[in-house]
Amino acid sequence: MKDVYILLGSNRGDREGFINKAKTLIGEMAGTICKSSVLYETDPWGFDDPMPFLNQVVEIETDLEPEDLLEQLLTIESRLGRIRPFDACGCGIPATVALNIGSGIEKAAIYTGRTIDLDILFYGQRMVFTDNLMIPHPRLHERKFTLVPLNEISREFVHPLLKKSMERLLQDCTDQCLVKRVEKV
Ligand code: PH2
Ligand code: MG
Ligand code: MG
Repeated sequence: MKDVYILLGSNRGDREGFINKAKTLIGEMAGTICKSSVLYETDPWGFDDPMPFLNQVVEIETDLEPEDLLEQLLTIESRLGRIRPFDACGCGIPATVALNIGSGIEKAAIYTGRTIDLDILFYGQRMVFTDNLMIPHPRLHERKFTLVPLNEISREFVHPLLKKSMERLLQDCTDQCLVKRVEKV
């Protein structure tokens, strides 16, 4: 499958080192990287944290089905020392809590700092909506830290559900968080 996009993010420790190691492991375990955006330094979105993120988007070609791709990415995250809040304290507070709001149960994400986060943004035009995997990523169109690198490498790619190009989604996005291109010296 072509046109598979992955967001890499890190805001703890050697952020660039984690992202580079993750890219090497993606190449070995998940597929061939065809395109890569530059690195962006970005404000934490959706939570307060003193440490800015580094984010990058890569486009890969892969033989893996979406669920198998997710499994490989989770393996890479744990090999690079990602600890989820739930694991950190055994029976502690999970990173996603079920909230009883109005008539139904909704899930609310509680974001925390992380050494490495690997998210599948798109799997071509395919859509997947299961308990543990949502493709396209449900919040990508609200986030400049995702849309800016996507625009750098695939401005014309069309969101399979919203039917808008990355260029259009970025124009329509009202996110005010800072996204700054990291210039190499
Ligand atoms: N990831 C999140 C929540 N907030 N903010 C930035 N800037 N970059 C991220 O990768 C990020 C975030 C959830 O995974
Ligand atoms: Mg994420
Ligand atoms: Mg993630």
